[in-house]
Amino acid sequence: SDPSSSRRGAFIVFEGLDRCGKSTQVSKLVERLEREGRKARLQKFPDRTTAIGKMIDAYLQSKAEMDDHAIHLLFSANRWECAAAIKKDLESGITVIADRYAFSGIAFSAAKGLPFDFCLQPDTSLPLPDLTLYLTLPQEVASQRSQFGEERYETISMQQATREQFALVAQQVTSRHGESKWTQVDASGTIEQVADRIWGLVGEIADGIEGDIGRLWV
Ligand code: FDM
Ligand code: MG
Repeated sequence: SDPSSSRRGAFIVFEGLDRCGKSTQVSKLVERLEREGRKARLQKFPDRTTAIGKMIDAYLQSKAEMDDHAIHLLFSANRWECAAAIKKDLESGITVIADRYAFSGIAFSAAKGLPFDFCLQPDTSLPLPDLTLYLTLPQEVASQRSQFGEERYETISMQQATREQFALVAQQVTSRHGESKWTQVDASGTIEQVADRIWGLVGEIADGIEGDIGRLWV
């Protein structure tokens, strides 16, 4: 008998500042899981393909202006509209890998000056990631990567402020949900070096999880 058949898929989230290599590593992990015969799905946040996602995209490209609270709630609504599909996939044994999640939502909005508790609330009760990998890279390296500066939040001062908020988010995750739920990853080195580092950290949760899907901040 296959012990993994009774398990649900793991929910793994990648977080980090802009141009730290998240999207590359998310794709590499999905590929590697599939190569090993596991079912995996990539979920990008913001998901710019939905109606809400298109409003977010216009805002990020500075084609539209929006009140800070309003855009914060749209980012959260964009997660809620995807939540049922995430749960369904996890329950059917698919590993879901998210490229950003609620933690970006809090860190970026709080960095703009919105109250931290306000930023936290709208995502309450979303599916809880089983593991969040927080990729870190020195700002000098990220800023030199191509395309840095194209979108709204890609300034050195905004990235620095967001880095500080991510540290507070990490504290919230570990104090409310446990140390095992948040892991910082050094994202410097070659793509393959970082991918191997991540593979080692993902470890056995890629074989599936026993137990229910948790609820964020609950
Ligand atoms: N971002 C992302 C937020 O401000 N709030 C959120 O909830 C999410 C998911 O959007 F600067 C920011 C982070 C980043 C920008 O993200 C677009 P991508 O990963 O570059 O698409
Ligand atoms: Mg970006």
